[in-house]
Amino acid sequence: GRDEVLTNKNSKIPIVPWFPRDENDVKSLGLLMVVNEENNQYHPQFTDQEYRERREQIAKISEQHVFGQKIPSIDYTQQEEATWKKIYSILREKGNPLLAKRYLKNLEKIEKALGFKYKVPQLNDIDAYLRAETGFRIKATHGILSQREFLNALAHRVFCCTQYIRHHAYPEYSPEPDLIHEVVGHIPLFADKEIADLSQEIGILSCGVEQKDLSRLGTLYWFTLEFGACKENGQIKGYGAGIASSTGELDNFHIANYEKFDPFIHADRTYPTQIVQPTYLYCESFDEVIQELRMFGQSLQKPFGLYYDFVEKELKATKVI
Ligand code: TIH
Ligand code: FE2
Repeated sequence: GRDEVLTNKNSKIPIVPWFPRDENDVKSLGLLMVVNEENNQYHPQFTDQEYRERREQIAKISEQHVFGQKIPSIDYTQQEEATWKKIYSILREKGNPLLAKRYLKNLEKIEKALGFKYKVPQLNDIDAYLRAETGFRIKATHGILSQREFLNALAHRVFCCTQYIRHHAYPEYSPEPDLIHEVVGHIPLFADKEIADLSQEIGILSCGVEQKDLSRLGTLYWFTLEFGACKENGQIKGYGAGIASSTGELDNFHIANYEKFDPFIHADRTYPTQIVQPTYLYCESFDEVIQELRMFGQSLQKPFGLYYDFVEKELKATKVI
């Protein structure tokens, strides 16, 4: 692997799993893919040969993106445009009463700026939008990254983002993240300053942690930014990206179970990744989500502390033990 000594002049030097220290390291992310199709091998996304070839075509383009340079645009087919348009309008309609205000507010803003109602947006335009709003940036990737790479990138305010579109015959639910999930689900969250900062904090915590804590952070990411809910005027609303990007998930949201979020309990909870969620975890407010995650972060045992230096754009180590 890429195990590395954490260089520091002080006393003992701990050896921790490799993590990106600066922008140059971020460029090398995106190589380790974990593609898990076992539970869903009959989904058209995995069985339709023509679809798979198109996916490959787009994957090759995404793979070429060097972080920091222009993200290559994709010439979306009529079928892909139709899938986007159709599902986007249903998501907007179904999502309105069920999703949190802070998510909807940011979606409405970017929807107008980039014309979501009319056309599949290009990642390069989204990247420019996010940079201006919160300083978050996009690296195009061709599939699911390892949990470590995905979370580590967040430490640099980088969101690794797919570019292909889900299968046209089954737009309600995609078993893998696709452009619709990334753009409709995640981008409005990264456009929110507090959520962008929280995402970066989770990313920084993930850098150099041992596997067990990495997977706990990944689980907490799942139960918050991916599928989290919070109360708004006494009503539970979804804010997670995976709820907002799937009409299947939105339909399920009414009838699912809810449990109060407690990171110290839920970090070790298992969850399905290829069917709608049986249970959503909620907080009393979004501030509570932030507080809870911070408390959990402080409890993690790491042999060093890390902070992001915004001037030099790199992670720096503190308090090496
Ligand atoms: N199920 C989501 C959707 O249909 O938009 C996509 C995913 C979220 C998390 C894993 S796959
Ligand atoms: Fe996601």
